[in-house]
Amino acid sequence: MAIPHRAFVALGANLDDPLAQVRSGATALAALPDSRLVACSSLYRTAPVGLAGQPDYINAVAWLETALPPQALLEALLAIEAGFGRRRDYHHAPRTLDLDLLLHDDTTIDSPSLCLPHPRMHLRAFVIVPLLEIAPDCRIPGRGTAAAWLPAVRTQRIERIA
Ligand code: PH2
Ligand code: MG
Ligand code: MG
Repeated sequence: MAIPHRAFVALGANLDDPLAQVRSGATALAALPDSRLVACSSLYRTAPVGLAGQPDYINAVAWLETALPPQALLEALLAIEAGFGRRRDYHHAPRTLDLDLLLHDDTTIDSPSLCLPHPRMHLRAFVIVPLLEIAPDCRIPGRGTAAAWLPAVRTQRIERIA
Protein backbone atom coordinates (compact mmCIF):
# COMPACT_ATOMS: atom_id res chain seq x y z
CA MET A 1 0.00 0.00 0.00
CA ALA A 2 1.60 3.24 -1.16
CA ILE A 3 0.43 5.71 1.46
CA PRO A 4 -1.65 3.88 4.04
CA HIS A 5 -4.07 5.97 6.03
CA ARG A 6 -5.47 5.10 9.43
CA ALA A 7 -9.27 5.16 9.37
CA PHE A 8 -11.90 4.23 11.95
CA VAL A 9 -15.42 3.14 11.00
CA ALA A 10 -18.41 2.74 13.33
CA LEU A 11 -20.71 -0.21 12.64
CA GLY A 12 -24.29 -0.20 13.88
CA ALA A 13 -27.45 -2.23 13.30
CA ASN A 14 -30.78 -2.72 15.04
CA LEU A 15 -32.90 -4.71 12.55
CA ASP A 16 -32.95 -8.25 11.12
CA ASP A 17 -30.48 -10.08 13.39
CA PRO A 18 -28.24 -7.08 14.10
CA LEU A 19 -25.47 -9.22 15.61
CA ALA A 20 -25.09 -11.09 12.31
CA GLN A 21 -25.36 -7.83 10.33
CA VAL A 22 -22.48 -6.25 12.24
CA ARG A 23 -20.35 -9.40 11.96
CA SER A 24 -20.92 -9.56 8.19
CA GLY A 25 -20.32 -5.82 7.99
CA ALA A 26 -16.86 -6.32 9.51
CA THR A 27 -16.17 -9.07 6.98
CA ALA A 28 -17.19 -6.71 4.17
CA LEU A 29 -14.81 -4.04 5.54
CA ALA A 30 -11.99 -6.58 5.51
CA ALA A 31 -12.63 -7.10 1.77
CA LEU A 32 -12.44 -3.39 0.81
CA PRO A 33 -9.98 -2.70 -2.00
CA ASP A 34 -6.53 -1.33 -1.10
CA SER A 35 -7.37 -1.77 2.56
CA ARG A 36 -6.61 -3.99 5.53
CA LEU A 37 -8.75 -4.56 8.59
CA VAL A 38 -6.29 -3.97 11.44
CA ALA A 39 -8.72 -4.61 14.30
CA CYS A 40 -12.39 -4.80 15.11
CA SER A 41 -13.70 -4.16 18.60
CA SER A 42 -15.96 -6.46 20.57
CA LEU A 43 -19.67 -6.19 19.82
CA TYR A 44 -21.77 -4.08 22.18
CA ARG A 45 -25.49 -3.89 22.86
CA THR A 46 -26.40 -0.21 23.24
CA ALA A 47 -29.45 1.88 24.00
CA PRO A 48 -30.75 3.79 20.95
CA VAL A 49 -29.57 7.39 20.95
CA GLY A 50 -31.69 10.14 19.45
CA LEU A 51 -34.97 8.36 18.83
CA ALA A 52 -36.73 6.36 21.53
CA GLY A 53 -39.00 3.38 20.95
CA GLN A 54 -36.72 1.45 18.60
CA PRO A 55 -34.78 -1.75 19.30
CA ASP A 56 -31.39 -1.73 20.99
CA TYR A 57 -28.43 -1.49 18.63
CA ILE A 58 -25.44 -3.71 18.16
CA ASN A 59 -22.37 -1.51 17.70
CA ALA A 60 -18.66 -1.97 17.05
CA VAL A 61 -15.73 0.05 15.73
CA ALA A 62 -13.25 -1.12 13.08
CA TRP A 63 -9.73 0.13 12.43
CA LEU A 64 -8.68 0.11 8.77
CA GLU A 65 -5.38 0.72 7.10
CA THR A 66 -6.35 1.99 3.66
CA ALA A 67 -4.98 3.68 0.57
CA LEU A 68 -8.46 5.09 -0.15
CA PRO A 69 -8.86 8.84 0.41
CA PRO A 70 -11.83 9.91 2.58
CA GLN A 71 -14.41 10.45 -0.16
CA ALA A 72 -13.58 7.15 -1.90
CA LEU A 73 -13.76 5.31 1.42
CA LEU A 74 -17.13 6.94 2.18
CA GLU A 75 -18.48 5.82 -1.18
CA ALA A 76 -17.24 2.27 -0.58
CA LEU A 77 -19.00 2.27 2.82
CA LEU A 78 -22.26 3.48 1.27
CA ALA A 79 -22.00 0.70 -1.33
CA ILE A 80 -21.62 -1.90 1.42
CA GLU A 81 -24.64 -0.45 3.26
CA ALA A 82 -26.71 -0.64 0.07
CA GLY A 83 -25.68 -4.27 -0.35
CA PHE A 84 -27.07 -4.96 3.12
CA GLY A 85 -30.46 -3.63 2.06
CA ARG A 86 -30.13 -0.35 3.94
CA ARG A 87 -33.12 1.95 3.45
CA ARG A 88 -33.17 5.59 4.40
CA ASP A 89 -36.79 6.15 5.40
CA TYR A 90 -36.24 8.98 7.91
CA HIS A 91 -33.52 10.44 10.10
CA HIS A 92 -32.36 7.92 12.74
CA ALA A 93 -34.69 5.23 11.34
CA PRO A 94 -33.85 1.68 12.44
CA ARG A 95 -31.26 0.18 10.13
CA THR A 96 -29.88 -3.14 8.90
CA LEU A 97 -26.33 -1.78 8.72
CA ASP A 98 -24.92 1.70 9.27
CA LEU A 99 -21.24 2.34 8.52
CA ASP A 100 -20.03 5.76 9.66
CA LEU A 101 -16.58 7.05 8.82
CA LEU A 102 -15.30 8.44 12.13
CA LEU A 103 -11.69 9.41 11.49
CA HIS A 104 -9.27 9.41 8.55
CA ASP A 105 -5.79 10.24 9.81
CA ASP A 106 -5.99 13.77 11.21
CA THR A 107 -8.06 15.01 8.29
CA THR A 108 -10.76 17.55 8.93
CA ILE A 109 -13.47 17.97 6.29
CA ASP A 110 -16.73 19.90 6.48
CA SER A 111 -18.62 19.24 3.27
CA PRO A 112 -22.30 18.40 2.67
CA SER A 113 -21.47 14.73 2.00
CA LEU A 114 -18.78 14.16 4.62
CA CYS A 115 -17.69 15.66 7.95
CA LEU A 116 -14.47 14.53 9.57
CA PRO A 117 -14.03 13.86 12.37
CA HIS A 118 -17.60 12.57 12.65
CA PRO A 119 -19.28 15.55 14.35
CA ARG A 120 -21.01 13.61 17.17
CA MET A 121 -18.62 10.70 17.74
CA HIS A 122 -17.23 12.14 21.00
CA LEU A 123 -20.74 12.29 22.51
CA ARG A 124 -21.69 8.64 21.91
CA ALA A 125 -20.77 5.79 24.23
CA PHE A 126 -21.42 3.37 21.35
CA VAL A 127 -18.46 4.95 19.52
CA ILE A 128 -16.09 6.02 22.31
CA VAL A 129 -16.13 2.73 24.27
CA PRO A 130 -15.35 0.36 21.34
CA LEU A 131 -12.90 2.87 19.86
CA LEU A 132 -10.92 2.98 23.10
CA GLU A 133 -10.92 -0.81 23.26
CA ILE A 134 -8.89 -1.05 20.01
CA ALA A 135 -7.09 2.35 20.07
CA PRO A 136 -6.68 3.53 23.66
CA ASP A 137 -4.43 6.46 22.64
CA CYS A 138 -6.73 7.66 19.87
CA ARG A 139 -7.03 11.43 19.42
CA ILE A 140 -9.97 13.22 17.81
CA PRO A 141 -8.81 16.28 15.87
CA GLY A 142 -10.07 19.40 17.63
CA ARG A 143 -11.39 17.44 20.64
CA GLY A 144 -8.35 16.00 22.39
CA THR A 145 -8.10 12.34 23.38
CA ALA A 146 -11.02 9.99 22.92
CA ALA A 147 -10.47 8.85 26.51
CA ALA A 148 -11.23 12.35 27.82
CA TRP A 149 -14.81 11.96 26.56
CA LEU A 150 -15.60 8.83 28.58
CA PRO A 151 -17.10 10.78 31.51
CA ALA A 152 -19.39 12.65 29.11
CA VAL A 153 -20.97 9.39 27.87
CA ARG A 154 -21.04 7.52 31.18
CA THR A 155 -24.81 7.57 31.57
CA GLN A 156 -25.48 5.93 28.15
CA ARG A 157 -26.27 2.21 28.44
CA ILE A 158 -23.69 -0.04 26.77
CA GLU A 159 -22.93 -3.71 27.39
CA ARG A 160 -20.17 -5.78 25.79
CA ILE A 161 -21.77 -8.97 24.48
CA ALA A 162 -19.29 -10.72 22.15
N1 PH2 B 1 -27.05 5.31 15.27
C1 PH2 B 1 -27.78 6.38 15.01
C2 PH2 B 1 -28.74 6.92 15.96
N2 PH2 B 1 -28.75 6.27 17.24
N3 PH2 B 1 -27.97 4.65 18.72
C3 PH2 B 1 -27.16 3.62 19.00
N4 PH2 B 1 -27.17 3.08 20.21
N5 PH2 B 1 -26.30 3.11 18.06
C4 PH2 B 1 -26.24 3.63 16.81
O1 PH2 B 1 -25.43 3.14 15.97
C5 PH2 B 1 -27.08 4.74 16.49
C6 PH2 B 1 -27.94 5.22 17.49
C7 PH2 B 1 -27.67 7.08 13.74
O2 PH2 B 1 -26.85 6.48 12.86
MG1 MG C 1 -24.83 6.52 12.26
MG1 MG D 1 -24.56 6.58 8.74
